Amino acid sequence: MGLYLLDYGAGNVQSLANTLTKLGHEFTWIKEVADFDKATSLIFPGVGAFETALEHLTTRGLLEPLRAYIASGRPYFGICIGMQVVFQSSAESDKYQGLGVVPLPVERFDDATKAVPHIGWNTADIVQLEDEERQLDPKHYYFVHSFCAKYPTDEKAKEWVYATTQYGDELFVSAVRKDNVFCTQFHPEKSGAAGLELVDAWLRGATSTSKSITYQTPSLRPQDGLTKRVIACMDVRANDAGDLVVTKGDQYDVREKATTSSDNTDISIHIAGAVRNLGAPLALAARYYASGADELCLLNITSFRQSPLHDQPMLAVVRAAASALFVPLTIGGGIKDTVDPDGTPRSAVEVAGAYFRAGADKVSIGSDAVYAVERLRNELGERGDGGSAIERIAFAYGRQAVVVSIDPRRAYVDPDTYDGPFKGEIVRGTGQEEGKAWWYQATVSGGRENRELSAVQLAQGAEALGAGELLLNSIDRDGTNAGFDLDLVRLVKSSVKIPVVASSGAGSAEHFTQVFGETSCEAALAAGIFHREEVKIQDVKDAMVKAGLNTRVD
Ligand code: 1PR
Repeated sequence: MGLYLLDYGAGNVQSLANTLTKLGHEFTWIKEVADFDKATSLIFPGVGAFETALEHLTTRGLLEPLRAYIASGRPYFGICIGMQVVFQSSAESDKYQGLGVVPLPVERFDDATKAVPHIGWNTADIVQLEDEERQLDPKHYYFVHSFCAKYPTDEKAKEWVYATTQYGDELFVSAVRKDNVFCTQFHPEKSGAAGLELVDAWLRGATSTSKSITYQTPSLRPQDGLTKRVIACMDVRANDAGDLVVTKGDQYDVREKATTSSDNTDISIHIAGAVRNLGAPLALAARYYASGADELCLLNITSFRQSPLHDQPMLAVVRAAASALFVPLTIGGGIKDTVDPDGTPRSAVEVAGAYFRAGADKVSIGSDAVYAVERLRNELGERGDGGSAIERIAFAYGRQAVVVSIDPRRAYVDPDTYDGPFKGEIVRGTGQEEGKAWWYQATVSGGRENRELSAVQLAQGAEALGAGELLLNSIDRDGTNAGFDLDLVRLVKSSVKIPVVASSGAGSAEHFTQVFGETSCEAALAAGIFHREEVKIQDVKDAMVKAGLNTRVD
């Protein structure tokens, strides 16, 4: 008896479990068909791809019991894929139909004028009003999906719509509510305090209603509510004493330089050649969550002798961060197929799966993405053959869970004489860089090796293979405080449809308003200025509000 959670076997469902624990609720996982009879309420926190979810539910014999559970009238809360399965069908799958509880299809967002997936914090406007005093809820919730149910014209379908959200010029159903069913397209378990409140309200029965409802008709606004995201990134590695620390380099060099100020008393962190130590990963992550970071990113920059599965301290950090910090968490470093020294093969999906089970929402792939795109271009043509880590992880967990991290370096050329393959991508410097020209070269192994591939080619190839987002670093700007490389961001952003996170070089709050004002990137990331507390996340948010940018401040 009691609250049960359905895990279809893929995706990060740990975050919802963490939310329930934080709220003080006990729960049991559905393990077998008989558990459905014991459940007095059920949450299905589905993450990933519709087809994979339906495939797992079908092969494990859980689909029909789920249908029967919902038909029984007991409370059901579906999240993301857990919402989409109760719809009629999804454009994501030819093979499987949904449960048909909500008489609407799930369709793909139109990417003609906006990035898809829809990733980030957007508002959910409640359209089922119980009394006239109730205002539309101005809070932001975290969304990550490429498919959605468009706001219906059919009156019967409209009765299901609890909240709508606008993305670009499309209005979609972001929550449904009728009888015993309540579902959200967004992730309350990743939506900070607003999300925790919503889950708590459902558990207390406060989201169900017996009152009469007024159905409001939503309308398109001149601008959607999607906010620009501010991301705090922690580059993590073991220092020479073997402790996991947050480090930070200048142009990817994370070791202390020989010159340090004479009044340094703490020689342990200022010895020339030592790995810079800017703090403990968990303590910094907690600080950034508390101060309003929209997302957190942990990049394990250790070079692995074995697969990251052996790196239990890193997995422990991810687990601890996910259990206390309710915003999206991206984990990167070493996500590729490997063979451990004892001969055990470790697939990239296995490594990613370990991070997802520990509580990560997205994994970030660096070097391996470069090799995959080179293979795509040199051997396969326009489409992948399903063999790359990007494709396999995207298939299992959804493309929104796969970030490709790009580490480009400027390759300077004489534009008058250069006749190489990257001619069409040459940027000419202006202002202080007048007279210089360059293209952006992809690198691997943390920038230690240049490849005959441009950042644009890498971005396009990663998108073609199924990446859901790009983390766009700049080795030239990393740690310089000189501002984001706007030319690079514009160039890459204009060559793909997926969201782009601008990274490297932030030195002030104004650098964020500049990159959001002068490029169309969806998010911006910084490391050094936040670690050293030169700029606080709140300062960045204040500057963004002042500049009139959509910003999450609740
Ligand atoms: O190749 O899949 O194992 O992934 C390795 C990952 O680690 C990649 O995402 C790569 O960018 C990252 N990485 C590898 N070596 C380093 C290094 O610093 N030596 N860090 C490294 C990259 C860049 C950003 C940084 C921003 C913002 N760090 O993460 O946080 O540049 O910094 P700033 O605001 O201080 O300027 P794989």
